Parts: sequence; structure tokens; C-alpha cells
Amino acid sequence: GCYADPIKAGIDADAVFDGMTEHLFFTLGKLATSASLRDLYMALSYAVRDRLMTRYLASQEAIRAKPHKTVAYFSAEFLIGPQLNNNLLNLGIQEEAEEAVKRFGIESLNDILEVEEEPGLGNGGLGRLAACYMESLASLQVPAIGYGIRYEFGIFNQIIRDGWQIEVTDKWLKGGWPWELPQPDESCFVGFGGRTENYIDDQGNYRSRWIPSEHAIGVPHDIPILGYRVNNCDRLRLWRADATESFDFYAFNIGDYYGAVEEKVASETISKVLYPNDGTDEGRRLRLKQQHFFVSCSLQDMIRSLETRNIPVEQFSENWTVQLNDTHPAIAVAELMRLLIDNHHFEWDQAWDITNRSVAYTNHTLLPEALEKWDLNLFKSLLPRHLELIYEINKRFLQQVRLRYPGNDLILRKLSIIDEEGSKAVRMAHLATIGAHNVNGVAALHSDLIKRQLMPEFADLWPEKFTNVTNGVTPRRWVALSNPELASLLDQEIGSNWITNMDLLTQLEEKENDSNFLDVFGATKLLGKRKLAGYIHRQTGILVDPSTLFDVQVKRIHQYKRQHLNALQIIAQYLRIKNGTAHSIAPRTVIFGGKAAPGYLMAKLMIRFINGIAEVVNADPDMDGKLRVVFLPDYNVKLGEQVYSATDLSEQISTAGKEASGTGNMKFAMNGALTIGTLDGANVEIRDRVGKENFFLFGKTESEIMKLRKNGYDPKQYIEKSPELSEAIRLIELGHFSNGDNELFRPLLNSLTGYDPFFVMADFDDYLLAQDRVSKAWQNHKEWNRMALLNTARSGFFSSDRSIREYCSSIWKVNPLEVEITC
Ligand code: 26M
Repeated sequence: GCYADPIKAGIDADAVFDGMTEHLFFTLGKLATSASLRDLYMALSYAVRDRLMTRYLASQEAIRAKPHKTVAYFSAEFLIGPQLNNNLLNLGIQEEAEEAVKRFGIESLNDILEVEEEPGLGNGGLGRLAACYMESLASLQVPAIGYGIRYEFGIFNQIIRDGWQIEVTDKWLKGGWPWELPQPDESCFVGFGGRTENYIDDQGNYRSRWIPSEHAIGVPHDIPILGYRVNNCDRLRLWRADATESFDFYAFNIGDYYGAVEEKVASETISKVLYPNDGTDEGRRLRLKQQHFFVSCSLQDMIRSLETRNIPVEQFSENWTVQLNDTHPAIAVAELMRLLIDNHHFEWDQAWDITNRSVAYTNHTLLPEALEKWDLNLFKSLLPRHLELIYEINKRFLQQVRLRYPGNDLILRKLSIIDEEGSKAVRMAHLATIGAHNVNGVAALHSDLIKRQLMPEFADLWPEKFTNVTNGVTPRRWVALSNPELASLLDQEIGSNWITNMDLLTQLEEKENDSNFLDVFGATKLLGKRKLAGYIHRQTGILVDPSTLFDVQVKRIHQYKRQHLNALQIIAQYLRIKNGTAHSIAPRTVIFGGKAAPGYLMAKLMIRFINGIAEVVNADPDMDGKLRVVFLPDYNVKLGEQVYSATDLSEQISTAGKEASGTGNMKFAMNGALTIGTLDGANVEIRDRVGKENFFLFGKTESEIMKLRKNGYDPKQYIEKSPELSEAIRLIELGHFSNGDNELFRPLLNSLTGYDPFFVMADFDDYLLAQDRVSKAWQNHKEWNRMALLNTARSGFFSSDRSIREYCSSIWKVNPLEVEITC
């Protein structure tokens, strides 16, 4: 497993240059003299990929040589972002690559990096978390595979026209994507529909089997995930759905040509497109098909890998640990049972033991509309055998519950996998919770709420099953790559070990009163802001001043995340400036970014609302030098890399109890932004760590919100009590932000002044006061920089390396396996 040819493996600038030249000629069919930036991007990517291969194969060989428990991270989404720069960094050849591309007459490596299009194979936080975790697993030298779906179309691209979001198909594969390796010889066969039957086998045993009516083939596409400065190179294995036959010959012969082609198209549709919902479950048949498709392929692949290594399938749970990223892959519980019982002829109890020991489940949401439920008839028609197995799992589980709570029928109905209230449905969170040996939330508050509110009876039944692992983000991408100025300042001050040991950042605390250092720290931020200002100008035509406070809210657009609270606050500041009462407000640039689910009308209206405000504010000369509002279109990983390093103020303003964790909040804090936020998700832990004096807290707590709701919340009372809020709402009603159209924002106003399900009105005044504290703090730049420095210094806990270490020791029980290269 070794390849020593310098053209393929050498890591000095000469070798990288030679590798690029070879790929230009042989892989791309281009002469160096006529190569475009894109050609050079492709050539460099292929050259870098060559250099990953030795490590990638050695990593697989290491497990083959000596059995070692491997993590299988099951996720319907992996939002991995651009790959080239990350691989250069982790290989340690950024400078060599810079030097090599200069020999092709390119001024800066950045020009080539900018060409890369990212695969948007995820919606937001959940998908990005999976990507950070894969990177940390490799960097911590833990053998791991990420299993998911190779969507042909990822999350849509967003354009803004007349202030509205327009969705455009994301054709990320169009120019050829150099980072994947198709492995058609490892394809898997997956069934759907049909019926089940009982039969007696050759030994006279009664058995069940599934006779599907439809099939698809999963073709693995592997993406190498290299760890930071180690030889371990893990794998992201994404399945693409192919038709079983290119078309049905019988149908072709009888002349039903279109029918035959349709069948082919139907099976290829499975991996065609990512559902862009992010939070609301619509219970679509194709979505369940996607889930079963990738889960079945992955489990078959894992069993096959035991067989090829001559490891008995009995030892599945000693060799694999499966993490379910939310309930999207929860069908794994039933599918693993089916494979073990029907195909490998295990007894129920042993199959259940294996399943339960290997599977663990991460919950990412408490929102009822996001909890996956499948209509029973739909489920039965697509996965009849799985439903039988789920009934049996449920029967045995409910028997346990009966013993524990004799005579309590209510609890049986509450805990059953089958929802019998109204039309019947399969509750995937129940299947996952019963099937898994561990259920974790993603921040301390969230894990607590899972136990107290979402699943109190389950937690009572199995108190030791419920744990917390607070989310984290990878400092390689979110500091070293995206904030090179800060990274080199850190290298200078404390050495470069912070990249793999973020706790070392606490050494920066010694500098908190070092005036010169604070100036330098502030200057790195200013550099990021200048770059972002340039980007904003190119994208939107708006000129923003980098010396103003950059106040940023980037995340999916949702009512619970309350972008409209931020928007209302802007109107209040606008009115103060107009009225001449804005005495000590900081000059600000308020920046938004984020996509709305295409069917989520209120979220789309929130985007229109922000753009309506931006239009009025930015056109008003009274606002010059005081206030600018920007909506950055098409927020994605690549844009995130520009934004976090350029932010002074991080907006984390969700209704307490609604945001499971948040991960953007962590990226901002690491990069020295101060947070204005509620006591929600990981904000709580961020504040605890950076110090409450370095965090702008506002808003009702989760228990206060609960009380308000219980006692009958009336938003109108809050509006009446607040002159600034009343005035802002009056202005919107008059059509001031919609060219006089006083109907446009009616649904938004009705929601806010009627039910206000996310308590925007209740938190408004306190939010405005907190924003005043922000403005005041901004007046003293030294002091601001000191607070910002302490945020960076104390954010080490939020490295995904820490999260992954916790998963490894407390849930997965896996150890690192160092990969050596022997040539
Ligand atoms: C469900 C059904 C149908 C189609 C799509 C979905 C769906 C897709 C993504 C539902 C939820 C999805 O993601 C939810 C998500 O991103 N949750 C976020 O997870 C982060 C990582 O743990 C947390 O930091 C965020 O707080 C949480 O909102």
C-alpha cells in the first residue's frame, strides 16, 4: 500500500508542480500554456488527491491487518464544503502549492481556491456538524466511515430578486468533481415494496422473508477525509442510486418503451435531490425511500466488510459502532434486525443484542413539527418486512413497560412506536430510542430538555441511556483556513499546537491588558472585515465601511431563530436616527444570510421583510455613516468562511428552549466575535466559559417562556407597553418598508401581534437594551478588543475534537489507531 513516485507522492513545490503538469496533460487534456483557472484548480486537486491515496489505502490496510472497532456515522447530510484548501492544510503543503501555482503564472493560490464549487449535500447545522465530526475523527486518528447519500442536486442556490428568495437548482457535479472515487464493484442491492412470506427452510426452520417488488442499486462514491498532519485518512462513502437494469427488456419487447424507461428513471430518482426542509417533516414517500436506500446499502457494506476479513457477523458490535445523526437513518434499527434474522439466520434475542449494542442516536430537535412520523400505510407499502419487525420490537418493548408500570395504559400509548392518535404512524424517534444503547442531545440545556420534556417516560425507564455531548466545530476549517491572519498571530504568540489542542488558547488571557497586542488582534479582525466589505460590494453593490460594527446573523431562516426580532430592532435604530434621539449608537453594518425552505412562506416573507428594510435604510442619506443593512444571498460553507472572521457581533437570538445547540455561535466566538444572545442551546455554555461580562445576554429563559405560555401569552400587552415597538410596527403597517403596500407584510404582522408563537414581542425591549449595551461597549475599542480576545481565548471547549473525544470514550468505546506509512 505504498507509492513512492515523487510525481504522485512528493510534497515539495517541484513535485506538486510536476504532478499538476502531468494531470493537465493526461487527465484534463490541456497544455499548460492554455490552461484556465479552472483547469489549474482541477490539476492541483488531482495532484493533491494523488497524495492522499497512500494515506487512504494505508488507513484501510491498518484495519484489515488488525481488527479495530470503527465508527460508522450515519447521516442523510454531509455539508463538507470546499475540499482543496482543507486537504492542503491537513497535508501541510499550502506553501508548496502556492509556489507551484505561481509557476503557472498565477498570482495567488486564492485565485485557484475561489474556483471550487462546494457540494451542498446538507441543509444547515446538522449536515455541517457531520462534516466537522468526520474531520475531527480523522485528525484524532479514529477509524471511521461516514455513510450518506450522493445527491445529484444539493441544497438549492439562492438568488434574491426584488427582495424575494428564488431557488435555483444546484448542479455541483457539472464541471466534474475531483474529490470522489466511484467504487462500482462494491455496489449494493436494495429492495422496496412488495410483500413478505413465511417459509420452511432446508433444515425445517420456520422463517420469514421479504419479496420486494422494486429494486435499486447503490453505487458507492468515496471521498477521502484526511486528518490534520497525520497519516489517518478516513472515508466518506456516499451512495448513488442506479436502476437495476438500464431498462426493462420485457416491457421494451412488448412495445411499452416509455414504461420501461420510466422504471429506470424512478430508481435513479432516489438520490436525485436533497430535501431542503430543515425542520419540517412532510412525510414524503421518496424521502423514506432515500433513508432506507442509504441505510440498507451501508449496513450491507459493513457486514460484507466483516465477511471479507473473515470476522464472524456475531462480532458486529465489537467491530462497528453506528451513530444515527437524528432519526433520518433510524430505519437502521429495523434493517439491521432484518439482515441478521432473515439473511444471516440469527435468533431474535441475539440479533437484538447486536443491534442495541452497536446503535446510538443523536437527537437534534425538540420542535414537534420536525419529529419524523411515517404514515403507517405508506410505511407498510414501502417496507412491509420492516413494519413486521417493528411490531415485534414494539410488542416486546411494551411488555417491559407493562411490568414497570402495571395497569398504566396511558403510558403504553405514549411510548409505543406506533402513534394511534388520529391516523396511525410510525414514530422514528421512538424506534431510535428503543433500539439504541445511548441517546444524546447536542448541548447541556437541550439534553436536559430531552429528559424533562420530550421523553420523560423513556428517561425514567432508562436513566443511564440519556446523555449529553455538546456540539463542536473543527478549528482547522473554522480558524486555520478561514482566518489565516488570526491563525498566524496565534502561531506567533503561543506556538502552533493550538490547532490540535484548543485549550492552549487560554494562554492568550495573559495578553488581555497588553495594549499593543490588543491593537494587533483588532487589526486582524479589520483585515477580515475589509475582505468581506469587498465581497459585499461585488455581490450586492452596497458599500459598507469596515470601521463600523459588523453585526451578523447567518443561519437558516426560521421563525424560532427570530431574524424578524433583529429586523425590528433595526427599525427602532432607524427611527432613533430619524428622530435625532440616537445619541450614543454605534455605527453599524447589519448583515444577514440564510436560506428559507421553499415551502415555508413565513420564512420567505422574513427575507422579503429584511430586504424591504435594507432598501429604505440604505437609500436614506440620514443613515450614511450610521446604519447599513445587507442581505447576503446564497449563504453556504464557502461564504461562512468569509463571514465568521469578519464579525464583531454574533446574533444568537432564538426563543429560549428552541435552538438545540447552534454551531455558528461557536465559530463566531472562536474568531473573536462577541455574542448577543438568549440562554438557549450552546449559548448557555459559551457564556459560562467566556464569562458573563463578555457576552450580551437578554431575553426570557426557557422556564419563563414556559410559564408565559401556560398563563396565556398576549403579545399585545408587550406592544402597548413599548413605545419604540409600537412605532416600529405602525411604520410597517403603513407600508414604509414595502413602497406603500400595506398588505405585503400582513401575515408577518398578524403572527407577531396575534399569537406570536416565538415570543418576539416578549423579548423585544430587553433585546433593544442589550443592543444599547453593545453600542456603548463599541465606543471603547480597547475594551471591546479585550472582550473579543477573551472570547477566542476561552472557546477551546467548542472544538469538535473535544466533542469527538467524548463520543469515543463514553458512547462508542473506540480508540485511535495510528496509521504508519512504511516507504
Ligand atoms: C426532515 C424531514 C424531511 C426533510 C428534511 C428534514 C430535516 C433535515 C435537516 C430536518 C432537520 C434537519 O436538520 C435539523 C438541524 O440542522 N438541526 C440543527 O442541528 C444542529 C447540530 O446539532 C444544531 O446545532 C441546531 O441547533 C439544530 O437546529
